[in-house]
Amino acid sequence: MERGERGHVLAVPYPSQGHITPIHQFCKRLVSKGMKTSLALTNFIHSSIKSDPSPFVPLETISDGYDSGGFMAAENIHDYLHRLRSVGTETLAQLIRKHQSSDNPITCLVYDPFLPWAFEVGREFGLTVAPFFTQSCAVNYVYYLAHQGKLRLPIDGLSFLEQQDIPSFISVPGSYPAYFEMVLHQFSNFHKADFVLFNVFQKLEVEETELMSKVCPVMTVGPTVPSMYLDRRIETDNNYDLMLFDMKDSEFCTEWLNEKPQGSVVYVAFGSMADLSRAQMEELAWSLSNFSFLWVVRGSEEAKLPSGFLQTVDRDKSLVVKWSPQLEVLSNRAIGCFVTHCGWNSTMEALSLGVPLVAMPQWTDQPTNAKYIEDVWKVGVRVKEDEESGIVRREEIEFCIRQVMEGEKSREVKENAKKWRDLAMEAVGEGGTSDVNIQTLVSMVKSLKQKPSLQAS
Ligand code: UDP
Ligand code: 7WV
Repeated sequence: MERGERGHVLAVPYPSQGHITPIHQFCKRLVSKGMKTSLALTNFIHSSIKSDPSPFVPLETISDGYDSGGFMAAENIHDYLHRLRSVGTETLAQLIRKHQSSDNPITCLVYDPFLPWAFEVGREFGLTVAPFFTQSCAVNYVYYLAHQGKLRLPIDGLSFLEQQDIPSFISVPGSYPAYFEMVLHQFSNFHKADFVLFNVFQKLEVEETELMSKVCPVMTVGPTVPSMYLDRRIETDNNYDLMLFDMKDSEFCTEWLNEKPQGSVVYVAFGSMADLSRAQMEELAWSLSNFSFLWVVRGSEEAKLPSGFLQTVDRDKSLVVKWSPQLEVLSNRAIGCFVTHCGWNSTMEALSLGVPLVAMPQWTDQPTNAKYIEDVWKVGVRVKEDEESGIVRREEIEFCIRQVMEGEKSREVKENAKKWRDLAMEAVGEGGTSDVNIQTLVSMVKSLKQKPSLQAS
């Protein structure tokens, strides 16, 4: 990677895997264009990293006030977010101040809009400030309207979104009030930012980016899938080298997949946070037993597997692991479909690697992503819940998997998946929309003079 000339970007993600990964990947893209870039993690996250981080993106630390336990050490979500804000504000300011005396002080703050207080810190120091949205433009437009008190269905321009498709914090009133407040607060100051970055690409969300552009200066910079899986221009960017989960028991996934026929394996994973009910785990388990599968069941979820299930899993046919090298898995030719919770990263990874989906959304932005997967991008099908219990029955899961693996529908979703992969490669490739936007950002940050500030003087 080239050496930085002038300017220094500090990026601050919300402390969860699904936010750290895309922002870290974005940092790598900035570095590849000669921009000095550092990544600030909380002390707890920093001490939890299970893999070698990229040598090209120096790590810095701030504090969420829970240095030894992180989120799990907090009493509740509200308390966590409250302390994250107060201790985060203070320690982020300290970090920026520490760098002021170096020969390349921080000039631009890229912050996760889940942390709108970071904007205020950046401004106090006279930095160029840009939120980096790690969720889709559609989701953020819905939250924006809700923040403005203007959300009514049908939404102008997005009239296909129905109640069950909008983010769960809105469609299930009263669920997770602290997170609901957090996602709305993203829009409390974003219009004052210098740039507004989105981990999407222009052709994926043409109307959505247009709607958003009417309210802020949108810059699409995604997908943040490693370069070696897409444009292949950055040789060192061949993996997500900042994982909070141990991969010790799953390094053999690729070896195992290499023995399997093309398109024969169902990959099942629900990201880093989803928490399925015992009843749902049971339905899923027995539906999968009809297939050859690779299922990620995190350590914290294991106890919910039906008793005796693991003993029935024949290692020649199927595998259960605690965490997987998901990019390697999705890009393996043996994978026939991906049963996903529709987290934004998992969704973008599947689109980028051309893998058909069975959408099984759980909460937050996932229902919206599931709607787009099925009806807008047409790269998969969404399971239907049993109306009474809210559980997705085993027959329904099996039916959906067969739809995308076999028959008429499968041809359509596979063709579309390939099309989106081509468009993702185009977006991040030389001269693509995301590539140009990243280059523009770098050029502007390099040429910007630091704004006058009280604390910097
Ligand atoms: N992931 C992984 N191995 C797994 C499960 C997930 O590497 O076994 C990665 C996945 O590739 C994605 C991230 O974890 O980059 C999960 O992010 P997503 O937005 O899909 O879901 P979240 O965890 O935020 O709910
Ligand atoms: C972490 C914590 C809370 C939320 C998310 C991640 C997300 O949906 O991205 Br609401």
